[in-house]
Amino acid sequence: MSQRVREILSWYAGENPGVLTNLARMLNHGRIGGSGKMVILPVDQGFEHGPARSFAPNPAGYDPRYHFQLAIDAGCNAYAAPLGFLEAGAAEFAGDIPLILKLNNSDTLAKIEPEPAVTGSVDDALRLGACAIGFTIYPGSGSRNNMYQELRELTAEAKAKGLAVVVWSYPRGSGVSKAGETAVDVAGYAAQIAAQLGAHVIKVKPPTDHIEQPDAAKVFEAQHIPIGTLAERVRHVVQSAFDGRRVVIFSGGEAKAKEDIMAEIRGIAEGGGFGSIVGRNSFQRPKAEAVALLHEIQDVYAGAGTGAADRLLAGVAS
Ligand code: FBP
Repeated sequence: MSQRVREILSWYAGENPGVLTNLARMLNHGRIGGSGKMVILPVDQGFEHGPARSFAPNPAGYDPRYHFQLAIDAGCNAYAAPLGFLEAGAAEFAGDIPLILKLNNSDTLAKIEPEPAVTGSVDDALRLGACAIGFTIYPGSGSRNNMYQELRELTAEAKAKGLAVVVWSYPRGSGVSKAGETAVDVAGYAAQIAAQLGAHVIKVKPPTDHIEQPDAAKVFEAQHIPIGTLAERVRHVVQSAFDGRRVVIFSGGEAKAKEDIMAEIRGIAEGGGFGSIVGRNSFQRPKAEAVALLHEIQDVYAGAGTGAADRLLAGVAS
C-alpha cells in the first residue's frame, strides 16, 4: 500500500473494513494504481443518450464486452456501467477490473424535469463482484430531493455491506441555467452536496468561470477567490469537497480533439483534481487510439512525461 493511498483511506476512517478495502481496490488498480489518482471508464451513455449517439462512431462499442476489455487494456482503475452492461461481462472478466454498478439512470426521451430511475440494487452490485455503487444526483432539478433520499438509503445499505459509493453530481433542471450547470460556484456546491450525502468518490464536470448564483458571486469577489484558469476552478471545487479530503474526479464530456482533452486534463491535474472519468472520448475512438489517449491521461496524473504511469507501475517513478 502506498503512503498516498494510506493517507486517502485515513480520510474515510469512520468506514468499515469492507468499504476501505473496496476503495483501496480501485485506488490500487491499473497503470496509475497507488498514485492516489484515478482514471475510470464509464459507459452508461447507451442508456443516458441512446445507442446510436453513443456507439455508432465506433460500432465495436455496441458489444458490452468491448468496454470491459477497453478498460482492462487501457489500465483504468475501474469500469462503471448500468446493470445490463455489467451483467453481460462480469462473469467473463471476473477479477480483471474493479467494477462500479450505476444504480440509477435516466434517458433523454422524456422532456421533463430530470429524475433518474433506480435501475439496480446493492445486492446486484455484490452479486456482480463490484467494488462500488454509482449514483447520479441532479442538484437543481425539482426532483432532487427524491434523488438525495434514494441515495441516502442506498448509501446506508452499500456501506453496511462493505461497498464504496461513487456519486455523479450533475447540476441540471429548472433551478439552474444551461451555463449554470457547469458554473464554478455550482460545481463546488454540487461537490459539497455529494460529500454531505456520504459519497466516497465524487464526480463533477470541469467548471467554467461562470458564476450562477448572485449571492455566491458577491463572495467570490469579496474573498478574491481566483477562477481565471481551469486549475484555479478545480482547486475551488476540490476545496468544496471537505477541503480536499474526498476524492473528486472530473468527467470527459462530448468527444473532442485530443489537444483539447489533454489541455483540460493538465488543468485538472494542476488544480489538484484526483483524476478523470472519460467515456465518450474513450470508447468513441478506435481502440488503439483510445488506449493511447487513456495512457497519456494517466501519465499526466501519475507525474510528468510520457510513460510516467508505466514507471510508476514498475516502482521506479517518484
Ligand atoms: P463522458 O466522458 O462521456 O462525458 O462520460 C461521463 C458521464 O458522466 C457519463 O457517465 C454520463 O453518461 C455522461 O457523462 C453524462 O453526460 P451528459 O451530462 O452530457 O448527459
